[in-house]
Amino acid sequence: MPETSTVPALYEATRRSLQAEPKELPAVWLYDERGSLLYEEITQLPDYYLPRRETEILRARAGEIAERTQARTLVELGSGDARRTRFLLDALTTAGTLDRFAPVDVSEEILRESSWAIAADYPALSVEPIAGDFGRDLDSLPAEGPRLVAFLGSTIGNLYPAQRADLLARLSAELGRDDALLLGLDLVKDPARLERAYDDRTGVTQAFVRNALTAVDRELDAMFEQRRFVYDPRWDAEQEWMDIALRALTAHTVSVARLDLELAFEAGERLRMEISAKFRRERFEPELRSAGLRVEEWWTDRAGDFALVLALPE
Ligand code: AVJ
Repeated sequence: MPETSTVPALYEATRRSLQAEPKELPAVWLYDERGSLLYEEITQLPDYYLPRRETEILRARAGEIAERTQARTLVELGSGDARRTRFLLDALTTAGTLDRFAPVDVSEEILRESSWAIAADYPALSVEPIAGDFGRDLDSLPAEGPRLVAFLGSTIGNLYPAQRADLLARLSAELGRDDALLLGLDLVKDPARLERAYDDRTGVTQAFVRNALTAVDRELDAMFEQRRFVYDPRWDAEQEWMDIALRALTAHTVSVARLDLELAFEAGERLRMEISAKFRRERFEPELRSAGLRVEEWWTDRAGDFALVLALPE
């Protein structure tokens, strides 16, 4: 799974999350090789509108982004299959400024594959993959500016507000005068549409979420049993995030051998697997400002479902 140096930290984070109230698993467990492949399947689902909306904006704005940023280095946090990154790579290659691409991802397998594919398609580009958790490994980013740091797909929505503030502050500290940040944000919308996006009929999303239990059983020698849990995604109207969990059907205990843990679940108790926060400009712009960043552009798709934000150091 993740890079060796991050393993003890992940184990500790997992212990803390499992002992928290409500119980929780760090979202990184969703993105082992199988999880990353299942997520790619999710991006093809008709009800999972996010990638198509983001693509619409990227298609329309990539040229402008290239012109504004003049980026020589493109860093992508949580790059996955890097499919939508190609709009940026194309535009920056056409503009003639880009010479380096540094994708950062926790899944080494996906990182290796996508790096190969991009190196093959962009022979003039130096591709420098970084295996690791974008939340931790910001100090090893390439230094050659101007840099454009892209964080697409609304992946930032997986973080809690405090973690998000921390990441934005660290990004802001890392960015120089000539650098820029490009964020993909899913916007608050009709809860019925959100619920459909996170509970598709084909069951791919459920399989994706359940795969994290399989990963924990394998890596931490845990004894989670799938049949004892049901998939339970909910819109939290107060926090404005999708709260994606597995709910225990009956009271039972689960051992997690490598963490030396015995977990007691009550009947109906939820194990939160991830949150997926949804954004509003009026709330997010002040968050950026507190981190020392300002909104240079806030683009949305025609339907107003998704935003692509170009932010600059203040
Ligand atoms: C990869 C974090 C953007 O929150 O929409 C998709 C993950 N989970 N379906 C999201 C996810 C269930 C996804 N992100």
